[in-house]
Amino acid sequence: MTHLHAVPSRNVSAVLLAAIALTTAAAQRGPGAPAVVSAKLSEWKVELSEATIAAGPVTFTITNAGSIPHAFEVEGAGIERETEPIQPGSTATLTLTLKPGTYEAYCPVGEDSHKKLGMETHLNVVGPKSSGSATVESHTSEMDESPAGPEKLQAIRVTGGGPVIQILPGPFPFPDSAAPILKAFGDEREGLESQVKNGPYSNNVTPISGTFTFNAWDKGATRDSVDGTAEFVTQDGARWKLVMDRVQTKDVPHHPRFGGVIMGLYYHGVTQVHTPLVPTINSAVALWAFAHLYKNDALVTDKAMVHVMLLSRTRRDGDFALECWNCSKNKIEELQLQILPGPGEPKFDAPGGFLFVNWEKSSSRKPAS
Ligand SMILES: [Cu+2]
Repeated sequence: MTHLHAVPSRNVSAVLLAAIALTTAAAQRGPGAPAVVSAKLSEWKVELSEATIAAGPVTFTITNAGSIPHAFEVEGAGIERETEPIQPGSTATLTLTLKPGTYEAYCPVGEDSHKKLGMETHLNVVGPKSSGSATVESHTSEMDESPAGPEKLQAIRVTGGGPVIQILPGPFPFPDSAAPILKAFGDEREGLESQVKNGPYSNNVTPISGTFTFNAWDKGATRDSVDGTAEFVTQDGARWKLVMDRVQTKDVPHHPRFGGVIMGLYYHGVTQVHTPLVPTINSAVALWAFAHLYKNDALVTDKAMVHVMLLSRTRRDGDFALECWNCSKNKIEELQLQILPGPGEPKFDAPGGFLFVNWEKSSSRKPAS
């Protein structure tokens, strides 16, 4: 894509001067020594000390300033190189020789789930120009920083189908797999560990009946929305109705909300993104909402906390026990609806104080506009 002019040898020193003038990083290096760019990783961003560097050898010094393991990858102009995972508080280096072009610098952890969370930035690498003039260089960088295309609206319509099950409190079936992940959860660890023993991620399930349909819109970090209704009859014969009309947006450590709705996320389980008491999964859509909840036609709350995802199957046919710790390769057809009381509200009058219902063979499509 980028055309390099052949450079007559007599112009080499002028070219070098032009390249060195480009950036502080370049200015700091001696001839032949790699440029140094520092990269800071944290939840959920990648910060580079330089936005633009001259082509040639470059050493990235990478610090994980976050609270979970990350890694660093540089991709573009035909190269793709990454570090090993970097533990919180640790550093690593990556030395590359970069041609002119635009590169992505991102965290590759979790099959790009961290990248989707925002751990992504760009690095422009500019080539020497025979004229060496500032005009030429600024023209180049304008071209490299081409504006993003038109904002893409992602929308999905999900319909629950197949067997409907209610999940009742019980032990999590993969406690040893979750234990090392839970160590990283800080203040939240205690509550999660009590859910390992007796929580909503159990094999204690019962068949029920119900319907669930919603539309969700993922517009990025803000302006996401959701619109949908679920109706179901629980094991005890109670009729519940849930009406979702707005998203939750506030991030909690280890529990990012992605603005409310996110499509195509790989998370839970080993990823350290959201609870490891759900196996590692891929989701077509995940969302966090506030909802109106009714029981036998009486309003229970206007601010029920709801987490919904259409995900790769975690439960087997028949008894609907959790069948895998890594379920990310399974068919995406399980629709999970988890409902908790709003902040400060009493537990629901249901086993464990929560409502957790799955539609095991669900489907999605683009909604009619
Ligand atoms: Cu990361």
